[in-house]
Amino acid sequence: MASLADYPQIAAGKVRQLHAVDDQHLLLVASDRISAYDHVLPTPIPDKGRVLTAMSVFWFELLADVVPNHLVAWDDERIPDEVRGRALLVRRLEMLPVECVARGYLTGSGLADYRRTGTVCGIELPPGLGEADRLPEPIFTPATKAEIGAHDENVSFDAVAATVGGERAERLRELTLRIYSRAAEHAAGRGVLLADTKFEFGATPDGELVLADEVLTPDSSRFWPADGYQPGRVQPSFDKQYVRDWLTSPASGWDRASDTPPPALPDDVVAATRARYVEAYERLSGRSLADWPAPRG
Ligand code: Q0Z
Repeated sequence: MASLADYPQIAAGKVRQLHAVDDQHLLLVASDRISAYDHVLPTPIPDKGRVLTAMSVFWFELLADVVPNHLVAWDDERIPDEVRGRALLVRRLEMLPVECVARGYLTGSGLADYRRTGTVCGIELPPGLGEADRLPEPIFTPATKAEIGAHDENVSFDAVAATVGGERAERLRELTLRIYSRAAEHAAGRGVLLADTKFEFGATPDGELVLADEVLTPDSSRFWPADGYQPGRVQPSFDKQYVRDWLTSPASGWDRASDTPPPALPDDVVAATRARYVEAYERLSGRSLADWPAPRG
């Protein structure tokens, strides 16, 4: 049986790690860590890593007729028991240095750019739009990956074309919007609005584009409960709202404008947040988390 120590770690994000398995394969490991307000919290959310991993697999399967993906295995002898259920064996690709974002609603950096310029990534939008408004149609708003700690920078389509070539940029835009539309339609039918989402693509040695990384998870997307959607105000997050509400309440004793690290979460906030992640997976996929692999006793 494989052990995680067999696989050298080659990259680490805030809440996940990447290990080399062999020259053709990587292991993408999701932890139970959660971030909020640009901090990684000291308290893990049990099963968060399994939920995000199971959700990515669900979407890869649903989208397989739209785009090829990097998934090779999620429950075989190459997956170490200690990360069973929260690790994916994936095909090692040449990653493209573009964050491919699709937005169906206006919020976050898209709204900030619109308020300053009337545009997002050079795309002119109608006047008068506000927080959480639905866009006339989904838009491709690429970004360049920032160093850890910084935020991605929105860039124009022409900047993407200058980086990867015009034909490949057009293909990235087309795939991003096609995947977003398919996923947003699926989610809406299950009471979830997919406000925006970020994809990463890689290329095979033949030059074929492949959907990689994690996809359509709460860490790569904004999911809003459709029930109670109210444009004009910041929407509650499907997964992190209990955490944000507690961290910004007097009970936490934390000032997010300060340089101090956030405090440990109380058990009830952890339990409610865990339940929201599980609910998101089960609602979106129609599958039960109990049927997803976990470490053996
Ligand atoms: C993904 C990332 C991190 C987790 C590189 N199939 C692939 N082939 C080659 N490279 C990647 C993939 Cl998915 C790849 N990332 C993002 C960074 C932890 C994922 F530190 N970076």
